[in-house]
Formats: sequence, structure tokens, C-alpha cells
Amino acid sequence: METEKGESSSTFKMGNSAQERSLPYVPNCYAVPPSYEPRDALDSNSETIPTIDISRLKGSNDERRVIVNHGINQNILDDALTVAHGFFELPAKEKKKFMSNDVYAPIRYTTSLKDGLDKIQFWRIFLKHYAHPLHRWIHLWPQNPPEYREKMGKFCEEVRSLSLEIMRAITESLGLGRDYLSSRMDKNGMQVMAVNCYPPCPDPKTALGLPPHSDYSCITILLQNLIGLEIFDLSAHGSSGRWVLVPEVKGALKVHIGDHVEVLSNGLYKSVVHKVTLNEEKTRISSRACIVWVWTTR
Ligand SMILES: O=C(O)CCC(=O)C(=O)O
Repeated sequence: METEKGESSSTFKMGNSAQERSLPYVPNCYAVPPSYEPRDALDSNSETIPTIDISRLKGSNDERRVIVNHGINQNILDDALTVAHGFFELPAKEKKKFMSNDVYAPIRYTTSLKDGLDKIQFWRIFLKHYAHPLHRWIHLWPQNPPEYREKMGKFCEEVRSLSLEIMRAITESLGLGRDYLSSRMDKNGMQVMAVNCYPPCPDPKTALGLPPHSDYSCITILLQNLIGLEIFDLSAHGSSGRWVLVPEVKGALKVHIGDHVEVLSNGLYKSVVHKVTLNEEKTRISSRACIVWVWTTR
């Protein structure tokens, strides 16, 4: 076993990755160098993450100020996390039916982005699938766990209407009108769901679940069962910024502005740089919906 530690990233291809095999050590190719990922800058004061009550967005003009009353039933959120967890607990053979390296595949199960090519691997397993229009894609989704399609489908639909509501508020605030983006989302929009699993990691200080990145979406809505998500707060420490741990508030959804809205707003709205850290004891599950506006089709 000792000698495996030093093996190259290509040894840990999807289906055979350290996180899928629950290796009791972190192989060298998962070690994130300090220069790549400074670890000492975490702000443990998670109060800096605002909790926004969205219920007023749907009200009268006066009430539609900004924004945990998102209107999605707690059962729908709990069920989405339960079926997601259930999928990752299936035998490898079942999950591998969806294994693919094609980033355009409408459904794929994989580990790192360019599995086998990336120098650094990340302690994450995920299932990604298209989710809108639901009737077009749902037949491709896992039939195991048996309730996956129904429960995840419900979550996707609810999260989509919430996203459109938020988009209306954003484009209205930009002076573009409430329907500027939302009205384009049926013909030129996509919803991409990523269901992520971060198994317990034997050395969470060495590896990462996901490296710092922003999302290419207009907006992203994220549901998590455990803490682990950190965002980079640009305004902290003068403007040198620092990492802030997003707290787990039961029933709350995390909303990230994506790159697209940053561009659309000429930088008035900033896309959120975020990463995922690991823990030694528990499996972390997250479901995130990216609402994307596509200009061109393949
Ligand atoms: O698991 C999370 O909290 C974040 C997931 C994420 O950033 C992604 O899927 O791109």
C-alpha cells in the first residue's frame, strides 16, 4: 500500500479513485500544495454570510426588497438529499452505468473534471445531469434508488422556479426589466444538476473536495447536508479577502451569482469564488442546480 501513495494521478481513474475506494490515506496526487491553496485564511465567523428572506420577492413592489422563506417545502429538500445519498451508496457496478468523460453527455458519473489528466485529484464523486425540460431528460436519470427520478425531479422543478424568481429581481435591479433573462430561459436556457458526494477523507488538511472556482451559470442554487462549502469574501481585510465557511442553516439554500450575471451586469454583481473542504467523519452531499443561458447550440 505504501508504494501506491506516490503513484501518479492517472492511477486513480474514475471507478478506481481513492475516494470511491475509501483509501485510508491520501495519495500524493491528491495533495494540494500550499502555494495553490493557502489554508490559514479561513474566517471562522460565519455570520458574514448573509441569510436572505426571499418571501418578499413575490409580494408587492414595496415588499419586493431583498431576500430563508423560499417557499420550497422542507420534505422536498430532505428527499432530494436522501435520494442523492442513496445513489452514491449503490454498488459500484450500478453507478458505473453512468460513467463518462464526455462533458456534454446529458448524464454522467465521474470523479475529477478531466479524470486521469488532472495533476491534482479532488476528493469528490458526482453525478451530473440535465434537468430542464424535465420530460426530455428524466428517462436518462438513475432508476436506482427507485425514488430518485420522482424526488430529484420535484426538487429540480422547485429550484428552477425559485431561480427564475431571483433572476427577475436581479434583472429588474439592473434596469433591464423583470423578464430580461427569465423569458429566455425556456428556449435558450439549460438547467444542469450536479449531485456531489464527498466521502470522509483521512487527511482533510491535505486534500480538497473542489478547488476554488466560480460557476459559469447565471445563478446557482445549492443544497448541502453538512458544512464544507467556503466562499471567498473579496471585501474582507481591506480588499485582500479571505475564505468564509458557509454555515449549515436547516432549510436554507445557498445562492451563487454565476459568471454570466457578472458579465451581464458589467461587474455590478460578482460571481462567487467558492471551494469545498473535507472532513474525516461524515459523507457530505450537495445538490446544486446551475441555471445557464446558452447562446449557441452544439
Ligand atoms: O458541494 C458544494 O458545496 C459545491 C459544489 C460546486 O461548487 C459545484 O458543483 O460546482
